[in-house]
Amino acid sequence: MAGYARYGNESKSVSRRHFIAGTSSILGLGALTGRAAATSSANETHVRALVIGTGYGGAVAALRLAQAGVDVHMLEMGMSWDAAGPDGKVFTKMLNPDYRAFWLRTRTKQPLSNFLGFPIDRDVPRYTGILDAEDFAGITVYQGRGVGGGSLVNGGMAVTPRRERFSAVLPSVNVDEMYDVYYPRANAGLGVNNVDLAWWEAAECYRFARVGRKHATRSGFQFVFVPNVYDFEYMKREAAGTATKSALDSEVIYGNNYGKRTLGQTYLAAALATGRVAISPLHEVTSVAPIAGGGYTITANRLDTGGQVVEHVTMTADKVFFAAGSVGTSKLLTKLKATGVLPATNAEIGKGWGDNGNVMCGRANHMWDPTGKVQASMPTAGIDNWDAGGAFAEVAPLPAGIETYASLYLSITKNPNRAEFTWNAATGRVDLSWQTAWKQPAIAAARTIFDKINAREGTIYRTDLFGTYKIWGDHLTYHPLGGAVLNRATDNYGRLHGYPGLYVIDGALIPGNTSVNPFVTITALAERNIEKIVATDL
Ligand code: FAE
Repeated sequence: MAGYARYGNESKSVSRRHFIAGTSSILGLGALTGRAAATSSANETHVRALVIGTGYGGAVAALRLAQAGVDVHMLEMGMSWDAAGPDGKVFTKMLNPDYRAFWLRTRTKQPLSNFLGFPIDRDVPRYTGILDAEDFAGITVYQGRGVGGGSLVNGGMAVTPRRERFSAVLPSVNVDEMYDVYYPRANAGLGVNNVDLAWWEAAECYRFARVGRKHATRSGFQFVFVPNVYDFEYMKREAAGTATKSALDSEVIYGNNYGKRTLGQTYLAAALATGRVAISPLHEVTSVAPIAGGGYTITANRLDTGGQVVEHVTMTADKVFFAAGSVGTSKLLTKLKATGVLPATNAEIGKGWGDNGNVMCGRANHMWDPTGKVQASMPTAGIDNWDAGGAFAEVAPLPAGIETYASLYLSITKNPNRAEFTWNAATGRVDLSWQTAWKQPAIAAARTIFDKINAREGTIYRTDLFGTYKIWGDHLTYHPLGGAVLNRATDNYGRLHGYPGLYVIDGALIPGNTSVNPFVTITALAERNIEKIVATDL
């Protein structure tokens, strides 16, 4: 097994202590959001703590605050995703996306826009769907929308960065505390598990990953297995034909109907079980303004499923946690600073944003290297060339339902470019200064792996997946990070400068890169920060 390793050993300490049993289907979320719906008429109420967004940072904050006896209200712009559609399922098919797939678009904008050179996007009705392809001038940022945030749409890769690389990610944070306490706590809370390697070696649905391993190791690269939040025991039953298929039915970026431990089944379920947390879906926060004498007024638009504003809602809170994701939090804070609502926040607001060095590519394999007609949509492995070439490449599935002879990769690279959010008074929108050309360092880093593999294997890059004759998927990111960076825009625990009681607790705190997929680090950092905040600020 020379050349391969397990990544993120910390996950060995995973326990299901915090995992809510028996909810590997969306029914768990149904129970959860049933309560949320009952409290959705939030107008004019006062709460001790208000959390904006229900992704990783928000879910951790809500759970730990509630456990400390604090009542929490969460406002989430997306839907609760607890009702079945016309096909009897909550989430639409990845290969046949319908109105549920995209956030307020009339045409899909799929990450892989083409296949065999042909465009595959299609018209859909405008709806508050689950995946937002948010366009800025130089980049499209993909994000999950709904109760559970990115956990609804992501690939579940639950990766703890290598300990020796952590200081480059978050230099002001104590490494030992993170690896001894908060990463294990995050992995336990998220229900992280490892694939059974003996099963993996023979599973038809991971043929693509074994081809990826063969090519990586023959070129001398380290091939590493990574944990995931998808329930691998459930996946085994899918493969055996005894459970309804989800990962083995190409479900992922528009939601998994079964098998995945989303936040709705882990942190948010535990938060709701305290009886102190309420969630209002379809509420988009537009302002957080200080009240003379203390506390904050929060303004939100209640949306219908067509995206129309049906009500303006105001609430007041003693403490407000910005957990709207890197882009959501940064946009809000940038606007509120520039428009004079939160003028005393510092000059770091909106800065330090990066794409985690994301770039995608495909390789065309020989006919004797099929990658399989049925591919599990959950990645289990990557190629680690971070130290030598600045790239960690996820061996990604291409679950097209047919044999493609293609290997697909999402590379996370050491791209040093950082962008800034600014308020555009003319358009009334927040712009992002990222330029497409800033992906060049990411492409160069990814090439340190794939040029070598192609040379060794006598293969070429696919040019039909991201356009016509286009090799690199350099127009997007799945991993937005930064914009309200820890120890710069905030203190070392996420407290915003200038406003006691305002906190940032999501991916906006991380300065642009985590060296691996980010949600475990976002969760662990939130665990660290909320522990301090509960101990000292409440
Ligand atoms: P996030 O999870 O995005 O939650 C923010 C929440 O706030 C969302 O629910 C928003 O709808 C909501 N929101 C935003 N603005 C407002 C507002 N104004 N008012 C009310 N609510 C608002 O933030 N990461 C991994 O580690 N492993 C993977 O395998 C992986 N795969 C991915 C695949 C895809 C297709 C995508 C899109 C992402 C993937 N990610 C993956 C990234 C991961 O999901 C992301 O880093 C986290 O979800 C970010 O967590 P936050 O808590 O920062």
